[in-house]
Amino acid sequence: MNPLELRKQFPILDQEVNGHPLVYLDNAASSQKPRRVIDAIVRYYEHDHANVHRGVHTLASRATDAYEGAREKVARFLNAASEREIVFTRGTTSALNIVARSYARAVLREGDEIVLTPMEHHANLIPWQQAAKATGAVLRYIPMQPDGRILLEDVEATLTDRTKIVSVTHVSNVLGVVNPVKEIAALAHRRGAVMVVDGAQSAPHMKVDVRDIDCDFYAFSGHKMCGPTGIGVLYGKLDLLDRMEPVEYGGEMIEHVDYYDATWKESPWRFEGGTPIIAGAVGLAAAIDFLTEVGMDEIDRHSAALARYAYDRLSAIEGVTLYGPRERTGLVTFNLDGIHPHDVATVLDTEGIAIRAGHHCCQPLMRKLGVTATARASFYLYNTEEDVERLAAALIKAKEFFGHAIG
Ligand code: C6P
Repeated sequence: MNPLELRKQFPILDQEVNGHPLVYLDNAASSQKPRRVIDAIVRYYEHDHANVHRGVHTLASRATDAYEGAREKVARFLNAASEREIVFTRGTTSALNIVARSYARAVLREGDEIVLTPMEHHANLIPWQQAAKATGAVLRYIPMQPDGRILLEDVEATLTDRTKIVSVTHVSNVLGVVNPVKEIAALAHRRGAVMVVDGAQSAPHMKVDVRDIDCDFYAFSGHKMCGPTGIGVLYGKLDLLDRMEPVEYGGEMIEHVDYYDATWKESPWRFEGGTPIIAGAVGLAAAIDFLTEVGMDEIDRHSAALARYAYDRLSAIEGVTLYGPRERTGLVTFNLDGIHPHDVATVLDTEGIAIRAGHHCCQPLMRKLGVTATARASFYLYNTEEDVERLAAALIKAKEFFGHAIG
């Protein structure tokens, strides 16, 4: 895998920002798109677009084939048992909301427990808070080590016979830590609970095998893995999906309707009311082809190595505090002593370097780390050690700019 060669396939990366070649280090928020993904979407609109499932004309069947073909591709990408286990959604957020609204509200009773970690993104936290409020269930948190790791003995000690749902992020968007979701799933199942995995930050970087993990639900977003915005996936085991109520009602998702009642299609179509995100699915399929050709294992090695390289490089700069363990993937989250992360990000932008600053939709975790915000640099397959060097040099410049000693 050659990141510099891959970078050439991303038109947006070939530009200067504020007089410097762009270094894009905000991939955990959203990755850039290779030419072939952009082309696939354009080609679809130029040649094949129509509404799906309804029409008998040629374009309608081409669009339907493209949409349902994308579903098969996602099923293979995740090693799902069937394409009927793949629900297209707007992204991770809407996928997790489907589980929390449909599955959780049907099974939870007063006093039942939903178990999370302290590092969850708001998308894997607020839907559960709402489900708990609606049902009388309670939220419980697996303790986290000071460096952000989750220990299996702590998982085991947190789960009880009242635990009905365990929902954990596979990779933290703040700490970069990879959680042992397969082992946590086994512990959850031993208690009779279902295992939900927030895969927003893992699907872009590593081979995900939902049958090996043995999770019951897995959610991810297309836009973080070279695909377009507005498309994501909820994987669910078929026996669970088929027992779940839809969360949106309307066209497309019905089997039979009369004036006073209606019945639903089987999964996944019962969860895809209205005209679906057809071009988004086409773009996601092209992104999966691209990532698969590059090789998910290669991407995994690259993302982990680059994150560790950045961790070591930034650790060597005086006044930098890093969050999370050295063993990580995809990103580094940090602060510069005495400088607000928004100011750090602003100075870096003048150097053509794009990073994110803020609470990263993890306000409770920020409070646990004793900060209100952090800076974050996040990497993908087109980033290099040279990009990390540019980041380190710009951070030293930021320190100078704000009048601190050079580390
Ligand atoms: N995190 C970040 O900059 P959506 O917005 O639905 O595509 O993904 C939500 C989401 C869920 N879980 C995790 C672990 C995530 O990282 C994200 C998105 C972005 O960190 C935007 S806040």
